[in-house]
Amino acid sequence: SGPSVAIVGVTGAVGQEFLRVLKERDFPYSNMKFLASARSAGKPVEWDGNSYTIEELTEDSFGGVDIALFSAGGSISKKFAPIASDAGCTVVDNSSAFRMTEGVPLIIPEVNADHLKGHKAGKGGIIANPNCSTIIALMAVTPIHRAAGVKRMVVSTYQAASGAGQAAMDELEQQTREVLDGKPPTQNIFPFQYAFNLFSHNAPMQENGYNEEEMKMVKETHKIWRNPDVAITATCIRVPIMRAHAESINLELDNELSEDDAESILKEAPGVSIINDRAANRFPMPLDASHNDDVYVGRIRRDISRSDCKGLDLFVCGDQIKKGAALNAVQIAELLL
Ligand code: 11C
Repeated sequence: SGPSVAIVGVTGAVGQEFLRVLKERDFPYSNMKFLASARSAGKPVEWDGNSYTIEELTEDSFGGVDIALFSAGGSISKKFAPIASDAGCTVVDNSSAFRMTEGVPLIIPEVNADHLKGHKAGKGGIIANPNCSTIIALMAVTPIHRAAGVKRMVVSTYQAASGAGQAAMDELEQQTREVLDGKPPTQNIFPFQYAFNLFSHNAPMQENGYNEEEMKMVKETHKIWRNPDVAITATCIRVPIMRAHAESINLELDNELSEDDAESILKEAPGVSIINDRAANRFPMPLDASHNDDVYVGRIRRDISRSDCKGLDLFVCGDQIKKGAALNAVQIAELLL
């Protein structure tokens, strides 16, 4: 027994990860339905010992469905999430479509599960999954914020291919082979060579000189912390890494916090693992985080540009597809049961 569940966008990188995470966590369900575009309808899916056929996503897809996990892009969410909600299906949406909509909770379960209020499976409503870079940063920074108050946050990201989807992961692999073979790299997704290179994040540029990815980190953090006064600036960069984002984070705190206290707080934080071995020069790497649930934190150190203990530096890595997307969404779904 359990809710009737639908996955929207099952053929994508996050859609496929939904399947693995639901199985890994033994998510209870009474019925499972896989939805995608007409192009993928009819394809078989083997999952949890059963054979399924992908169904075309239509306006009639959600009758009797209690929870839908959406990861099929913003325009699909914009059109179909309200239809699903009106049919009594509670939507957990991985796109950016509703994140900043008033009344739509934007949830990281370890950070602000209390913002879910009365939302329940089978009662309709939309809950938004934050952007991956925001989730990964706030998993590490929120425990520090609770202890010492974050006044200002400066983030630089090193973002993996997976954030731009399976096709970008394929492009990185193909280009790497081509460059090693002395061939010109094929460019389908990004307008630059990706293998053996890096570039400013591909999200659209805004008038203020920040790209959308950077502004998501600012706006989503303000909403998740319910604190628009925290000063945040970000620089987001795409690096030739397959599926885990890394972020360098500098914090200015309201109250003094020692390195040791910061490390102890992070050791206790749910969903956070520490890799912080100065003697061995061993700190988090994308490969530590890849395919794992936790966000890894290291380089925990006092900011020496200040004379007090109100500045802290961190380096974090988190799996973009897992905690940055599918795992966070499934954890939200668990809270709805
Ligand atoms: C990336 N975060 O890593 C982006 C992709 O708002 O869900 C996901 C965009 C979003 O490239």
